[in-house]
Amino acid sequence: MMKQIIAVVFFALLVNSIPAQNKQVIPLQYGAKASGKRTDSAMAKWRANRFGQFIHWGLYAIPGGVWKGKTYAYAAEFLKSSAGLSSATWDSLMYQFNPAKFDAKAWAKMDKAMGVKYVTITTKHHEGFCLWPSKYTDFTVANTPFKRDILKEVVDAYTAEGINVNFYYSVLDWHHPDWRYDIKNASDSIAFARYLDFAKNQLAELAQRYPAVKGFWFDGTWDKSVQKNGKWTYEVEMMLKQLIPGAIVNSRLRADDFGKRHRDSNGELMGDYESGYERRLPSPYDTSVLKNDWEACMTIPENQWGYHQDWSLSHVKSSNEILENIVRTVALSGNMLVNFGPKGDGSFRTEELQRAQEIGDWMKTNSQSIYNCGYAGLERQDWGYYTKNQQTGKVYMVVFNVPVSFGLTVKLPANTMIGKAVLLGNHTAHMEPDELTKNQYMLHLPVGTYNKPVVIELELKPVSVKGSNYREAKT
Ligand code: 1KN
Repeated sequence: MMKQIIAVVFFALLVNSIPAQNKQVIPLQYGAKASGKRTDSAMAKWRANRFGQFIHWGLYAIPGGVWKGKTYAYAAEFLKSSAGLSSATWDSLMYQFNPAKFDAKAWAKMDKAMGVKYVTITTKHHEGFCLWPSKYTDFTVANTPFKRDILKEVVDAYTAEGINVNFYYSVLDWHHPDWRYDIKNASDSIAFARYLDFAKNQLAELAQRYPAVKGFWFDGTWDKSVQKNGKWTYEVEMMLKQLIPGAIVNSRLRADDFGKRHRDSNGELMGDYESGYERRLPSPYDTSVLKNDWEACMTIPENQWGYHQDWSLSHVKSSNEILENIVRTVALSGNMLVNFGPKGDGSFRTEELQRAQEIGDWMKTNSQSIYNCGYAGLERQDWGYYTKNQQTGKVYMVVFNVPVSFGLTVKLPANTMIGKAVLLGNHTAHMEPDELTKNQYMLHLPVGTYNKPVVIELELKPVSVKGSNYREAKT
């Protein structure tokens, strides 16, 4: 018995000690195309942008989570399912779709002022309703009283403001008769093949009608039916990249030959960036996320993407909380999409307008700590997050927790010192760091009341030959 245990332990140790490069690579036809991050300019731009806006807009914006006087607390874009409504009932909302206040130019101006560099808009959510006049279905904006091509107006207005546009597309479709959750028999298989053709046609149509679009954000891909069609997900990614050179596609689209999602059977990320951080973020210490590009998306209330009339049902994040989510993400080299859900009339609710305004005001002074920034590689401190501009090498201290002492500790790698420290928005005030010990400094914020995160820009430099002036006490 003992011998057997020893043999098992020995074997386990042996297996564990086999170096990673000797691991068997599983041959895949539909796995990841490459390892690590893309290095082309389209991806570099996406990465430098860092801050984007998600827009969820569809028929669900009309009832806004309320049906026949009853409020459903669950996500407004799921009302059809929460209230148990038939497709006939839900789909007839299209005859009420007439957003008189929709003004793509005004949206783009508001977003420009908020400081977003890109927007990702729902072209078709789970309900199946299309915000463009698709030739593959009648369930589109063209057949509503509004008639106008919303996507075209959005793409044109945002592109004119220098804001990149990406398309969200739900593969899951509650309207299309050929959608299947799983493939259980030959008739499912025939129907779903038709559905996949339909979806692929729509995606080609989107790419061809709106060639200015920069990327595609897939959702509703978790069902077995899609998992069993890794080939289709691979082909769609390739098709979009052929139609739009440099197109950027999220990992959520993809399944491999064995139905593995996001990461293939060899552990490599499929698509161009990891899109699994939805309404949650990695631990601020989790540097494992650095190996791929990634993007998080966040709602302002707890869990509402589409417009919901009643935001009193959950905590609503303040602009400071949203900023903290953005900065936490950038500090780990990720992008952040903050979600907005316009009303059925095409206007934004006041809570969203206010947050857009407040975030924009902060960005005016402090956006240097966001755009082009990523992981700084410094030991985290309790006051907040470091980010680092990947081009200039400048480091930003984004302070969310001001200590009662107003003193902020900075620990630097060996042979590095603070060359210059400037409080953003107050450029005349160079800060004089105290040296606590070798490579450890204390910066002193002006005594005062802080109700927004403050940012200190650091220029680091190598310790000169003379060394820093720190003297240890004789003890
Ligand atoms: C818990 O299951 C879901 C299913 C769909 C959670 C969220 C979602 C959709 N993904 C977000 C990006 C929204 O579009 C939401 O409706």
